Amino acid sequence: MAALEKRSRSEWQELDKEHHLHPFTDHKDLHRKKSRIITRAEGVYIYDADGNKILDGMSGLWCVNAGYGRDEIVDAAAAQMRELPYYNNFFQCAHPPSIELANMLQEVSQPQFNRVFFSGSGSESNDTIVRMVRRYWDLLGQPERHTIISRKNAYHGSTVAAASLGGMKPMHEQGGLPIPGIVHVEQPYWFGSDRTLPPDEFGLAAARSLENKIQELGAHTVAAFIGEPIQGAGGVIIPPDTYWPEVQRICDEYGILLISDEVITGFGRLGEWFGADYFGTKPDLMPFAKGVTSGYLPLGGVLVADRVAEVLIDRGGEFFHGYTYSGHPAACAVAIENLRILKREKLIERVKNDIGPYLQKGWQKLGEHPLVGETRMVGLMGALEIVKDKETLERYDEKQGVGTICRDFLVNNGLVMRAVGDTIVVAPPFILSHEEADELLDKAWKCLDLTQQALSS
Ligand code: PXG
Repeated sequence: MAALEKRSRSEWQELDKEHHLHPFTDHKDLHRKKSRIITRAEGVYIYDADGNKILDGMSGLWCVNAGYGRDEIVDAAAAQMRELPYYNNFFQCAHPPSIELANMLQEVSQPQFNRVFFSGSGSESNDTIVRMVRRYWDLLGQPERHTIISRKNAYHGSTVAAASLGGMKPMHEQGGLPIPGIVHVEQPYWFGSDRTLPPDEFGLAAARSLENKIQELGAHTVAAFIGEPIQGAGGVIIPPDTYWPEVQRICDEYGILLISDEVITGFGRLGEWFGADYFGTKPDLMPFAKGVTSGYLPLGGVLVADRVAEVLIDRGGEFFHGYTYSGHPAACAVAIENLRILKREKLIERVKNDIGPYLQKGWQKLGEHPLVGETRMVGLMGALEIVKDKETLERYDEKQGVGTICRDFLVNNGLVMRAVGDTIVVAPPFILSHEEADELLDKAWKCLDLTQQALSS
């Protein structure tokens, strides 16, 4: 095995500081505090270079759904790399792992999905989406159907097209985004609204901001609508029950494509194979990544419904699009083994009927804490809102960084959860045991206490 240099934690931190530019990071701040060096992981725990054991309540970055330390996945990658470490799917070639995985993916997805286009990540998948959607309407002789409608505070990735689809203002401000032909409508974030409407009416109103935008632009110019079934990076925003059926009605009525971004919600996070299954939508395209391999190797793709695939194939000619690593053999072999684990160990059923409901119940109890204004969770994807006033639900001033204060207490007490402003989000691996769920909940309560003490001192 190719061993790495044996270094101390501080040597790694120094080298990291000197040579490594991190994603989504304020480097001045990082260099002051120094990186936490994670050296190994097992089950639901990660370990840092000081030997601290930390419960990973975020499954890495919403991806290590089958948990760490899976020898079956490692063996699948090694075996594939020995047999065929790389070959491409360009120029009329294919290889068994990409073919087998494509077949498995159509089996676990809704019946309209019979084909998949592979990429290397969620961002690449959404770049593919932009090009494929526009190509589809071009081939149908409607090139003016060019605009893709997304939502404020959506996250669809970090490449130019994916960040444009996303609705993150600070991202748009860096580099002149969004690119032309992408517009954003309201998100279904009831807690973040003025809460004058009851949730059901609010959900309808948020969906109708899509309809209003279609009418404003002219339906003949609108290609597609994209949304995460539950917004992840935006703060685990679970839409009211009225929202997705109304979005589906609008897409059907105006004939526009519905894209369900399943990068986080795909492969069981909500207790169903896909978020679209949970909410009962019938998408035309589903970008995915993350959970398809449980993060063991990078892989993404787009599930393509017959409506789109048949146009691309029958009327198509060549679609000038693809990546060197579209359907990388080792990544596909890892995905196949990961999907087998999900099935063999019934992990999606476990999220739906066992650990999901168990964690949800305890999570709801965190709502009794004086700092918590709301808790919410579907499957194993949840959030709680830190508030200044439990009665009026008034939030703290953003500048106080209360979410970050709480997040730092959490990590220092052995639990990773993410702070999105003052929203604390959680998405643990599907193998989380009841005891580990209790540990997560106990630590969360304790750190809310510590945050409250820090605020009052
Ligand atoms: N779509 C969705 C819904 C995502 O959540 C992407 C696309 C892009 O995937 P890649 O593989 O290109 O990163 C994502 C990624 C966070 C966080 O802090 C979330 C993501 C990535 C990094 C950080 O919540 N989501």
